[in-house]
Amino acid sequence: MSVEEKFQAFVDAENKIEAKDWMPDGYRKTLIRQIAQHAHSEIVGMLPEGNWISRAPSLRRKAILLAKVQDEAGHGLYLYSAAETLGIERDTLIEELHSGKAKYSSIFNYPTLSWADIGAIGWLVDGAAIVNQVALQRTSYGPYSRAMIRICKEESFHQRQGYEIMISLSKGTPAQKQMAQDALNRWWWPSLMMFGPSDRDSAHSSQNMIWKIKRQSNDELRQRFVDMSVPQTEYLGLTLPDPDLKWNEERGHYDFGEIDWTEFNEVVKGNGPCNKQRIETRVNAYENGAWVREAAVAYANKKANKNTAAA
Ligand code: BYC
Repeated sequence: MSVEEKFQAFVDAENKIEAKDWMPDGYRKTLIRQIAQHAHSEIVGMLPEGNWISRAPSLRRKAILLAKVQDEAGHGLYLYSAAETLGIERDTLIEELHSGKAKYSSIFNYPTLSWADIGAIGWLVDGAAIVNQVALQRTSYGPYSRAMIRICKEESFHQRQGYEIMISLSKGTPAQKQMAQDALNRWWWPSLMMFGPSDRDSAHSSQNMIWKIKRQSNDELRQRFVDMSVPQTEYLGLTLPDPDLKWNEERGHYDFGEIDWTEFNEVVKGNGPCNKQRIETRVNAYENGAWVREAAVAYANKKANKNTAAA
């Protein structure tokens, strides 16, 4: 049995690959790509919501949103650490994000125009992320899988806080209900795009399913999300912005309209409504935080020198 065949048999038996195990170059490469994209998404994902911390409608809402945005930073840290186990430096990953070489989720290139957007993001964006990440808990790479287990626990709280905002607004005044509907109209289609291109166009899916990095295809996960979201929308008394949405008895799933793939491709290429602003904000935050990193490194070095001198 070749080393590749042994690797595949090990994965097929549902074992986890660990950092020091042998792995094909392609496996390592695609994991670095996906985990880095995921880490960047968490960090860039702090921006649209961070925008509303100072404008949250009450102290309670402010405290909850602050905690949620901090959680996203924590998710980024777990994921950068998981990527580092594959032999890449965090500085390289950050550099690739800042230069535009590395991708992050398309969803974070849309603006948050009203408070209802914070509800819609928690409900739909975190909801879509959970559907994707629950599947990734069983991914074949151990450090990524373990990061997903922790992250999913926190995402469930995020999803509930978003849905609770949507409940309050949709059961509120007509103007509040209209705000909730408007946010749903703007976030629905971009949320479906989070799952990536359709299976026929997904470049990495087939190999990544064989390696069990991905456990379900983009379209399967998207369908699950649609099926889940319809009754949640009905409970809110809102309407999904899709005239083609209808229950298909034969398939046992909802049929839904065609995604605007031109819009998706444009956003992924960097031409979405907020791409430039998001990267500029990240770069500024990184540059303004340089002194904190330098101080932390100086402190760690001083401590290490003291310990060496004492030994
Ligand atoms: N946006 O062959 P495919 C969160 C790219 S954040 C941008 O199907 P793959 C949260 C893809 O990278 C949660 N790019 O790829 C945080 C590939 O490009 P390259 C974020 C996309 O990897 C704050 C190309 O298109 N979640 O929870 O097999 C607040 C072809 O695609 C997108 C993750 O990152 C996209 N939507 O499958 C609230 C999950 N979709 O690299 C919430 C982890 C595709 O060949 N990632 N591309 O140039 C994944 O599960 C997979 O990477 C994807 C794509 C399903 C996204």
